[in-house]
Amino acid sequence: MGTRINSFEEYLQEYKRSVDDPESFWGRQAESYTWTKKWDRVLGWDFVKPDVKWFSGGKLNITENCLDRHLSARASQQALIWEPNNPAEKGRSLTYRELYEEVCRFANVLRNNGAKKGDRICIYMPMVPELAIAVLACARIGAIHSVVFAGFASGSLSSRIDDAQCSMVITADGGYRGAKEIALKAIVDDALAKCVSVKRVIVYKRTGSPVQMAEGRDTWWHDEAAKADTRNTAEVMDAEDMLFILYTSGSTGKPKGVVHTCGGYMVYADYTFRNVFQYNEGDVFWCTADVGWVTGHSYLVYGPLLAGATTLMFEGIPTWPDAGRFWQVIDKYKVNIFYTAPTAIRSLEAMGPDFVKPYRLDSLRVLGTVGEPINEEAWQWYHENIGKGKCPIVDTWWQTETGGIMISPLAGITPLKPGFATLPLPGVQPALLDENGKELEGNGVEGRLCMKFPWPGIIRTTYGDHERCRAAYFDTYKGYYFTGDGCRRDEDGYYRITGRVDDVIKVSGHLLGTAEIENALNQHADIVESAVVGFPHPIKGSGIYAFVILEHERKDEEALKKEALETVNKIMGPFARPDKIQVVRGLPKTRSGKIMRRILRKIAGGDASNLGDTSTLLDPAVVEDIKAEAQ
Ligand code: 7RM
Repeated sequence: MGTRINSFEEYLQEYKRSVDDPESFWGRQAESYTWTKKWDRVLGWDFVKPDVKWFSGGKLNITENCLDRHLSARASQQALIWEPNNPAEKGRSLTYRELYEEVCRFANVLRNNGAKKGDRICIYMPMVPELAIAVLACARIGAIHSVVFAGFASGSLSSRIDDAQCSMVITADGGYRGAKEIALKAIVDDALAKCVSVKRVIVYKRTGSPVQMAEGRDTWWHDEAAKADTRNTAEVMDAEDMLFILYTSGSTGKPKGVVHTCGGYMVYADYTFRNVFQYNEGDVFWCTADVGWVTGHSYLVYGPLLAGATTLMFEGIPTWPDAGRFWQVIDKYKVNIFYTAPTAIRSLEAMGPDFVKPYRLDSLRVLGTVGEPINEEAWQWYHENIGKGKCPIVDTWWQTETGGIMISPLAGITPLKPGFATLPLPGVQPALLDENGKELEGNGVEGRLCMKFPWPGIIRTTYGDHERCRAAYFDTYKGYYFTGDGCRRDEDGYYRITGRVDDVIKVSGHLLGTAEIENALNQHADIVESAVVGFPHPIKGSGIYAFVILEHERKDEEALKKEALETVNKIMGPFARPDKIQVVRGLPKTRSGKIMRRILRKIAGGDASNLGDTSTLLDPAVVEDIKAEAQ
């Protein structure tokens, strides 16, 4: 296994080395893996096209590094522990040998069902071990997985399946989330009515609720698994072959299929996992993210398994049967490292101390957060009540597009400042740019966060549309990767992420494009136009505020709002439902017809006293009307 940084001095040294000579730095990190053939060249890059290649000429299979490589030393160590939604149900666990065998078996199932290298396979599953098995089995045969979070509704699912032209969907009959049961297979059936590329659907039985099986298309996981054995030869992949696609929201309505490749992603997920969390042999690591998001890909599945760790997967939600569920699971499995989102921390803090008190939490050594800025109050609560004042908190900043953590403390090594993601990891070269694209030198500056040099986990393309990748990330500031975030570098050189500077918002840690929500709202027969903005929300980070224009007046405005919520729910899923809907007669537009979102954001945030320069407004009276009825 790879080594790890052990002191702050060592971090500073490693950082300097990684900048002075990135190729030998990352070449050294890559040495510790099983390569079928070693790479010819560590790095080739061009941020204009963009074109980035890591370890080109290298051949490998990431699952041999997650599984086969560990069999000699840790075959009987637990690889994956699974805790079900309902605490009354028995959990499961798989050792490295068992996980290896199940992945091989399911890889054979995929091949038996016609899947091959390069095919795109959509995975739409609840949080059960078979989700991780499906992901790894795809990687084993060289099929490109596209995991879609099982909270997405059929509209979002079908557009993702269609965009990637998936030939197969792996799903389950249903899933549990707290007291709710979700009929996943029915959602897939609905989505597939519009997707002609899908030839096969493999269905894992989780709930046992009745489902419809389409003759010639659908087949049961257990029937297929019974026919497959556990010997499987991994497909040999080029380092730059695609490993997965993961859709993420952008400023336009259409989600982007972020593409990661085999070699660089592997090295980066593992390196960041070991160093940020300061993983020790034998630790139990729990990342609460769903595998449907990038955090679940990199720090529930790939990172921990590459490092030979024990990873915990939890099917349920933090507040069911009660708000002590996370803390109970930590005690039950003696979790050492716990990684969650600020929104979860805030919602559990709000439930009061009685839900924490019954638990010891003394196995914890490191705490982590991800997904949005963590406010100081939540940080302190987490530190005192969960970490008992003795666990460092790693506030990890990164993105779907970065593949792994970019700016973060190393646990117990980097001196902390609440609210700061602190310092870039070795290999990460941030730059803050002003609005004219000028790089801000020195400390005590604030600007747009960019990267001026590639790291192995960087996005390679957006699936099927390279131009979109270029335009979204490499065009705003020539020669830089642009993150979409604002950021401050303080007097000590510490980084504090201030939030998105574009039209995407973070709602309960989920990245949502406001245009995507607008498109969904506009599907309602009575809504002609809408504008969606975020507003500060004490628990969710960002709430969703929708301004809608109706075709004709509706006397029953409350009923209209309910229908609008249901429309979003049906197309996107429950997490995208607006918190507030305001019916308006017009939107604040410039003479050229552009909506002035800045004004709507101010009104939604309850701060309409000073709207700034409104001289370009076509009809200022519209703004007065909106202000008068703002919620
Ligand atoms: C991992 C993930 C990416 C966006 C990113 C930021 C925000 C993530 C932090 C954060 C402040 C953090 N991927 N973000 N981590 N903001 N502090 N520690 O969340 O693609 O879904 O979102 O999330 O705005 O650009 S993501």
